[in-house]
Amino acid sequence: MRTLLDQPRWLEAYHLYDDRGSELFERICELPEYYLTRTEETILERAAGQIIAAAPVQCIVELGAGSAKKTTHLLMAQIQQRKTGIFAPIDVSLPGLILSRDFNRAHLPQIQFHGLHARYEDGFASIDKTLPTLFVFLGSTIGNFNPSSFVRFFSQLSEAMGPDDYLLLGADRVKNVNVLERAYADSQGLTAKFILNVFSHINRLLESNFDLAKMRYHSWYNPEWQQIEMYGVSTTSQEICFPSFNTSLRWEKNDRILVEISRKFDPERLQQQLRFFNLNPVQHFTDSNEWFSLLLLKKAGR
Ligand code: AVJ
Repeated sequence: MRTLLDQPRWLEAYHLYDDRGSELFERICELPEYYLTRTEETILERAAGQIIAAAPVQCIVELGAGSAKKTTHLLMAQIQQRKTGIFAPIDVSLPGLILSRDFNRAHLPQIQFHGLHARYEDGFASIDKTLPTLFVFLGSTIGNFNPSSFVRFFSQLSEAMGPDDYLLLGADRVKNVNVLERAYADSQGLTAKFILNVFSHINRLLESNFDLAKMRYHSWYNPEWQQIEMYGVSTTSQEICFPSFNTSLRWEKNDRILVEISRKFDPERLQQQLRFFNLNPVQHFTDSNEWFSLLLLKKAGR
């Protein structure tokens, strides 16, 4: 469990997605500075037919789906090419799953919907290995993994995949630092609200007393680690109490808590790395700026 006693202090990214956080994230996706969602959707819109043609599946499992708007392109291609299919989104946020279910009912009746309200790591356990499946992991959510959680995630995912299964992976790419930094320090301050909101969520979970008025948001691109780092920084020396654990910690002025990382990737290198998890490259799609990559991979057959 996260104790906040490491140096630097850090939190797990999934705590960002309480109802308020999920809503803020949806709004971030519409920001002019936040190119990721738009760019990925443009690629997906163009490539959906090719992806579905290359991956002869009956089921699409989406990890961390949110409201799964982008996936509609894949589901429509699936209906066009195979008439039917199953869509199984997995997400920790219920409102997004409900939106996605209602959208499916109304617009994609040929698709059977099986939503799963869970962390995707837990969702793997309930996946039917007998159906040929396309796993979909979009939005560069892999950027949240540190090197050890990256390895754990891909080991578990690859283990959960059958020999006829595919993975579609969205990855944000290394690029100009200013473009990167602007995407995580928007002029409306929505990203700051999103990151600091994690402390309200933690307060509800742990009955702690983080005060959002006594902290500020800071982010920067760490070129050595090729990642955006997003912090809550204390603006004063304060005592944070955790009554349910009968303990407290001193959060000193200017001391930082790492709330989220967003790693940036070199697609060729990522493809090479994924071979170690028995995931072999099939196709690579990108945009005209080469800002974002969609990788289609296949589980190595036995
Ligand atoms: C959902 C993890 C892909 O890293 O770009 C956006 C989250 N955090 N702005 C990202 C996020 C701040 C986002 N991911």
